[in-house]
Amino acid sequence: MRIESELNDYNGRHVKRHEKQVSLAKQLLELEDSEWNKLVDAIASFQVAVPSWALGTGGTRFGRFPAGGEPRNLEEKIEDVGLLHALSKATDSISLHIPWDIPDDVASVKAQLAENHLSIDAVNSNTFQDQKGQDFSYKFGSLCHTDAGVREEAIEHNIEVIRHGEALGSTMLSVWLADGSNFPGQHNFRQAYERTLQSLMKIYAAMPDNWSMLLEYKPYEPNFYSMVLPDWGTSLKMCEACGERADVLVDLGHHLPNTNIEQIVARLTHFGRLGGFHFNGSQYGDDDLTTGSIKPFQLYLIFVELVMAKKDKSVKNPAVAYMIDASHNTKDPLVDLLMSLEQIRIAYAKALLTDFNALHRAQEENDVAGAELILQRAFQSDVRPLLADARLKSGGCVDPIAFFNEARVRENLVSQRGKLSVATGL
Ligand SMILES: [Mn+2]
Repeated sequence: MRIESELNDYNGRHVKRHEKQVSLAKQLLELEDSEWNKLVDAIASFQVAVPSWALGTGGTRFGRFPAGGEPRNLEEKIEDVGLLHALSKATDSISLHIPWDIPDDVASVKAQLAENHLSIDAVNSNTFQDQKGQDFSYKFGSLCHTDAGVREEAIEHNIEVIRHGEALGSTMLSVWLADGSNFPGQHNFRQAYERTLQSLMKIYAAMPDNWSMLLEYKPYEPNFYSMVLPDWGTSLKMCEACGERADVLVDLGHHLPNTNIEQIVARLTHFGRLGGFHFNGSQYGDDDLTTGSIKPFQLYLIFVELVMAKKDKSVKNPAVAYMIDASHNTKDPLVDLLMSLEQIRIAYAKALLTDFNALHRAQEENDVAGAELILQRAFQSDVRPLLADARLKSGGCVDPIAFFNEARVRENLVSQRGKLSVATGL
C-alpha cells in the first residue's frame, strides 16, 4: 500500500499545531534545543520488533472475532509491519514463528523486507502444538518429555527454526516452552528439569557462532500445576549451563500478579543475562493487553532500570531485544500495535528524562520521599511532543492512529484481502 503522498499531506496539515506543542513542551520540560534534539535522537533510534502472530486477532478459548483484512501469508504480514513502521518509525523488524511463517521463496522475502526497511528479529520455535504429519505428540511436553523420541523431534524442530532464521538473516532463537504438569505427581520435577536442560544444550550447540538464544519463562498456563520453566531463576540457571550466548527473556505478562518485574530486570542486568523483552499489558496474568494500558508506572520503572544500567559502566550489557507480544481480541490489531509502540516509547522517554544523579544522591542519603519525587517528576511529564518530533524527523507520521483512521487503512485492507481472511498464528 503506497501511502507516502497521503502521509506528507497529512503531516503538512498538522505541522503547525505540532510545532506549537514542541515549543510549549520545551518550556514545560525546561529543555534547551540541544537537549531536546538529543532526546529526540535517542527516542527515534529506539526500535521494537513486531511478531508475525500479532497482526491478526488472537481470540480466546471462547471465540475469535476476525478484524477483517487480516494478513493471509508471510508477504502480507511483512506488508503490515512495513505500514506500521512507515507510520511510527518505531518498528524496524519482524519476529517470525515457525512453522507458521516458513518462507516459500527466501530471496523474494528478503527483497520485500528491504523494500519495507525491515529486518528479521528473533525466530520462534513452536512445540506447544502438534503439527500435521508429526511423528510424536507434545501433549505431555516437548524438551522435557520422558520419551527420547519426542525430545529429539522437538530438538530437530528448533534446529530447523535456526536454519530458516539463518537463511533470512536472523541471529536469535527465542524459546518458550509450554512444558509442565497439570496435577501433583505427574512430573518428577528434577528429572523434567534435567531432560529439558540436556535438550536445550543440544539446540544451543546447533546455533551458529553469532547467534544467541533467548529463554522465556512463564509461571502457569497452559499447564496449571507446574511449569518446567516457571521463573527467571530457573531460566537464568539454564542459560548459564547452556553458555554465554543464552540469555533470559522477560515477558511482562509471565508473572504472578503484583510481581516486582523492575527488580527482576535489575537482577538480570546485574548478572549480565538480560536478553530481551516481550512487551504487553496485564491485569491478572498472561492477558496480552496493550502495553502500558494497565500499569504504565511499572513500565516506566522497568525503563528506569534499563536506562540506569546503560549509564553504569560496571554493567555488562548484552544487546537487549525488544518485542511486542500481545493478542488483540477487541481492538484493531494494527491500532493496538501502534498504541503499544507509543506507550513503550513514552516510558523510555520518561526514563531518559529522569534525573539519575539526583536519584543516586537521594538513595545514598536515604531520602525516601526525595527519591520517589524524582521518579514522579519524570513520570508525570508529558513527553508526547518529543515522540511526535522523533517520528516526524524520521519521516513517519505526526499522529499515526489518527492517520490510520482518516486514510481508512482497515477498510482498504478488507477490500483487498476480504472480510474473513484469518491470519495464521495464535
Ligand atoms: Mn512472550
